[in-house]
Amino acid sequence: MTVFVTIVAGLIILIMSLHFSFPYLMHDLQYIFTILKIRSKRLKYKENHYTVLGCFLDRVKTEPEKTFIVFEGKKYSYLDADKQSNKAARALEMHARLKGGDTAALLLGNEPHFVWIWLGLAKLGCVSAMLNYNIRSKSLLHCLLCCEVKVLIAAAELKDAVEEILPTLKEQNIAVFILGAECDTVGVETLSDKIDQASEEPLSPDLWSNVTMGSPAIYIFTSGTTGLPKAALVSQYKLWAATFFPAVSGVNCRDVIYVTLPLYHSSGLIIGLSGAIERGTTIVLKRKFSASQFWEDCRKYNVTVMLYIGEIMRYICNTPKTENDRDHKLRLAIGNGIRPDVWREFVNRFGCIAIKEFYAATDGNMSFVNYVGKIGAVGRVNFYHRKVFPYALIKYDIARDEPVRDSNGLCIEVPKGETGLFVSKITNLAPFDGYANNPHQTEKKRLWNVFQKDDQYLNSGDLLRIDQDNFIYFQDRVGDTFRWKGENVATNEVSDILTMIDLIKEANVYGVQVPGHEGRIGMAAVILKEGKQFDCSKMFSHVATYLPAYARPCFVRIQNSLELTGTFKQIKVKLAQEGFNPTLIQDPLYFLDQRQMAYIMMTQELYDSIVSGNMRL
Ligand SMILES: *[C@@H]1O[C@H](CO)[C@@H](O)[C@H](O)[C@H]1NC(C)=O
Ligand SMILES: *[C@@H]1O[C@H](CO)[C@@H](O)[C@H](O)[C@H]1NC(C)=O
Ligand SMILES: CC(=O)N[C@H]1CO[C@H](CO)[C@@H](O)[C@@H]1O
Repeated sequence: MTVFVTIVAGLIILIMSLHFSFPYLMHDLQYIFTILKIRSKRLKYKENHYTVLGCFLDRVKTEPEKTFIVFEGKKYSYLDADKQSNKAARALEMHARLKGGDTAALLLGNEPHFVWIWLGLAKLGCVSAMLNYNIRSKSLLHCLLCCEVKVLIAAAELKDAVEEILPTLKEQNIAVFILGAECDTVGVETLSDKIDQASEEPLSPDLWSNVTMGSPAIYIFTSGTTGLPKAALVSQYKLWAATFFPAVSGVNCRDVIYVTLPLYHSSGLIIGLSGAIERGTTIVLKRKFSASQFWEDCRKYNVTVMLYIGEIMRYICNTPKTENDRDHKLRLAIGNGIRPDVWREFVNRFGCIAIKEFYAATDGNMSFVNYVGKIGAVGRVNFYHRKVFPYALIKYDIARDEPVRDSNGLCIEVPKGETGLFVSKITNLAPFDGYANNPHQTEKKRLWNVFQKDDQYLNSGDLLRIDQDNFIYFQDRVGDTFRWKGENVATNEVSDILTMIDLIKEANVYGVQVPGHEGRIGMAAVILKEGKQFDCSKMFSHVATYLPAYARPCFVRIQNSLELTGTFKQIKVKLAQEGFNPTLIQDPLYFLDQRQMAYIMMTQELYDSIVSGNMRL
């Protein structure tokens, strides 16, 4: 008896002391257990070449009547989706003559047809290139050409964007379809009528029998650190890896997932749509995010899980307080980029909602998730991860825009608590698929000789910090990309567009911080051409024509010369630190005024109202 009591008491003391010295031990073990479970599933899928399409077809078999998508009040079951995608596949097979291995590009907003066409293409053994529907002209063309697209399928309302590049598309033999029933443009075919007429009978599995885990599944475009968007290749294997994210985060088949993020992004497409298929859940699909409709929708559709990017959570917190703020079933929010203050406010106001903040990149090979719910962190170091997927934070020289190297030419790991560049080892388990037709950019992402001669790491371009308790925090993006409103803005791409206008000789684009705002907003330092004046309305209409709203420089600073580094890189850090305060900057400064549809002269009054948050950006 006494022996028993002693053992029990000893065990209790052991557990208590473990709990105090390792307060997150249970969380860590639970997480590792989930990961191991999923890993064995993934390996089984890998061996059998079981793709996300295969998983979808199994859902159709086991729960045909289950609601898959709710869109604008209409419900579509898994069986409906199957039939609709059969029709889309048949129409594309017959009229676009697509066959296994071909790539088709989707230039579509969030709507059920996006899903039917994506699944339909998979049923033909084809690859989908997911275009950002905000991009135009040169960038759009570049995206289509770099992944050797055979067919472009565009929404009817994007016809103008397509017509602008039509001559080149024809030269390149790219067939163009508009998702509408009528179109009088020569060289553009309609698709909706053809889908309507096609049979809904299942297609032969032979059509996708060549697809293996190594086959490309989709292309997702990322704004690179230089120049035009890059097509990140997502293989079937990698698609699975990210598709398990909702499973890791605790989503189950009874959940209803609210998806407002664009389906051309990995979050909306892979974590939302593909993740829903893996879990067998229902998704409520929205064309766009609307803060005012958010809770109403959540109540109407019994939403239990939402996907977010940082700004979305802030917009929800900015809605007026109501008495029924806690009247909803939302229990889980999965996303990326929520600020600590917004996080606190969100849970204080709307109740106990678990927030699973994660860190991942479409073109990366490593991801973290903050499974403990520690406010502000993007993830947590644990021994399993470190062992299987080696990574490190290394010293980085921001001004020179390169890692610091020691006398042997190797990189230096930063101590805990310090910010460093996140690099992850490229291995068979964590491969780097690279970018389509872009060996130069693919090579640029690789970092050699990091800790040993000839080793190979992936340069994330992100600065992270790990604290004493092993939580990982996102700090910033290095180099030439900044984030605004949840979108990456490639500064060189914006510069290219700015210098297309006849009054600008050179442009240096960078992001500046504005108090109370997540990320950085675009600013450009420009040199005017000899004898040219800054034309406020012409400049406005130029950027409004060629750039999506989030990428338009909000501030323009006119300089006489642009400072360069020794390696002829533009100096951005200093300019970004100088910001847009007219009392500190002697150069002429302009502000992009949406209401006046022009750039206007920056004044102290304007500056004050922007900084105080009275002027909305
Ligand atoms: C599968 O690959 C073989 C060999 O490359 C090819 O002959 C065949 O046409 C492909 N089948 C499909 C459906 O793409
Ligand atoms: C939401 O849940 C309630 C109560 O469980 C149920 O009565 C209602 O039908 C559900 N609504 C939808 C759209 O599923
Ligand atoms: C972000 C991402 O895709 N990370 C993946 C890197 O590769 C490993 C192994 O394939 C995956 O487990 C990660 O999810």
